[in-house]
Amino acid sequence: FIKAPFSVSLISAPFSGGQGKLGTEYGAEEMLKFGLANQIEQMGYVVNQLSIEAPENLKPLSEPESGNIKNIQWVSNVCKELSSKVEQECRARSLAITLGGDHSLGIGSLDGSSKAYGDDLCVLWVDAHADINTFDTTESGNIHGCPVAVAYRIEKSPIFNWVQNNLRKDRLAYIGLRDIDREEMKILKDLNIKVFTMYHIDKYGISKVFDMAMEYMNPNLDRPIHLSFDIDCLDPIYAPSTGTPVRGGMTSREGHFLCEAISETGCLVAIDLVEVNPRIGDTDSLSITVEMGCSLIRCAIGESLL
Ligand code: 4U7
Ligand code: MN
Ligand code: MN
Ligand code: MN
Repeated sequence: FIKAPFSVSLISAPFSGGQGKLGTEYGAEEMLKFGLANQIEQMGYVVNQLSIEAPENLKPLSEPESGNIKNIQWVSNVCKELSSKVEQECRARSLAITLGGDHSLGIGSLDGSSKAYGDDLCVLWVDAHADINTFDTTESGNIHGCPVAVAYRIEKSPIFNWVQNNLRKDRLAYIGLRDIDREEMKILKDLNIKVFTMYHIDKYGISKVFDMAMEYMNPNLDRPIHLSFDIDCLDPIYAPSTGTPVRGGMTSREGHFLCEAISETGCLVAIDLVEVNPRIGDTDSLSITVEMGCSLIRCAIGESLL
């Protein structure tokens, strides 16, 4: 793949059907209200602003029988729509930024970027959670806890048959994990998936962890990278307005460093910034979280590099 000057596409995905708390659908709107598009333009980029088809219009008349899985057809429809938008922006050689929305959207964004870039694509999943439950192992029934399993065809539900990509499990690495379900642990081990938990960040430091992740999936820094950033990777002190906060997370600087280091590779082709829920907490929590999301995105596209 050719590293080239990029334009930036901000794709709003106001969707919260992958989990149970209302509010996540306003994450994108709040980041845009905070001035994200203008901030990115000020950095010298051409910014394309677009949105997926309104999720309300993609809601099926009825959901198929699916055990405890919530909104399965709705999530599928929304993710399919997002996939085509992300693929289109990537093919136009624009950096595709999905503004969520909950993390079930990762099914669509990863499918789109991988269809555009093929099996070279490397994925960094930065999160407190592994999001690799299958529809059999999930206890909550919330699909935002399952996107990695669906995108990588570990979960092969026919509802998601349109997910046909070349994502490779040996080009996936997690950073920041600290709340892994028992069944997820088994999947991670059985499939030999690369995981850097908070333990590794404490032990080696975030810089070394990033280098190890690159050494594993992208040793010559010549492959495209998709960053899927769940704001709950950060400690709730730095990102309080989110649906499933877990204490003991990354600091603001660790999050920013990670984004800066990815930017420095020149390989970044897509970002998801998800799980900002402006309806959780007071107005201070909201502005802390929204400003954090915008700041991380700016760093990932080079704000603090000289
Ligand atoms: B997020 C959980 F059980 N694993 O499956 C589940 F702990 O996208 C949490 O990372 C999922 O925010 C969190 O519901 C999903 C739970
Ligand atoms: Mn999470
Ligand atoms: Mn997540
Ligand atoms: Mn969460």
